[in-house]
Amino acid sequence: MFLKQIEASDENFKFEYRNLNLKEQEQKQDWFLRINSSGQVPAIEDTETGFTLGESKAILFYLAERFMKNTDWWPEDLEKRCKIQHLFLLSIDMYNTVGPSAAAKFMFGRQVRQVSWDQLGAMITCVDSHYENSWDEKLTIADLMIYSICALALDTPTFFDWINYESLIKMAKAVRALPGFDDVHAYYKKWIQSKIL
Ligand SMILES: N[C@@H](CCC(=O)N[C@@H](CS)C(=O)NCC(=O)O)C(=O)O
Repeated sequence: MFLKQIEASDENFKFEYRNLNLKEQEQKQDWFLRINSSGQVPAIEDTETGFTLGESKAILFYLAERFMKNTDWWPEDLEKRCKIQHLFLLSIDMYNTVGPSAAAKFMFGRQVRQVSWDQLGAMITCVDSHYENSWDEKLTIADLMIYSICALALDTPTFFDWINYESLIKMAKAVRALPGFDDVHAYYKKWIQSKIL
């Protein structure tokens, strides 16, 4: 998604996206381990410099620093950047609540304990209040991370009524309106729909 934004802002920027077949363990093949020795997606290779990197958050920081410096996505101002880092750290806490709840149910078909849903609910409330109190309606790289973590819970019929989380939904709508969103999410959308029906 962020690569699409960079592409839109810089006509010389080119990227090639490659899907790996995780079931076939393509992520453990030598060529990929040279890019990310952890053997996990996502990972990038900057063909101009030869630099390689794994870990979604580290990748976003790298791309922002290299290609989107001094934009709303990754501003110059130290305080604004620290606020972005704050949200990144919050996204890790959120990830840890989505894993045992929405991901367990929809990715692995497991029974989910009420306490896990409660923890996810508390986290969504916390993130929603962050957007209510501190969001200036300009998307940053941290919002993309929060969106991607919320997406599973947002797109599946959990017992949360998303209408109650107005501020978070406002941010999610802004992400969904980004140019290229539908293309990037087409594969995921198909997958998640097959899990729900
Ligand atoms: N903390 C990592 C997590 C990456 C991750 O869990 N990747 C999964 C797919 S979403 C993966 O590559 N699984 C295959 C494997 O571990 O072999 C990140 O944010 O990039």
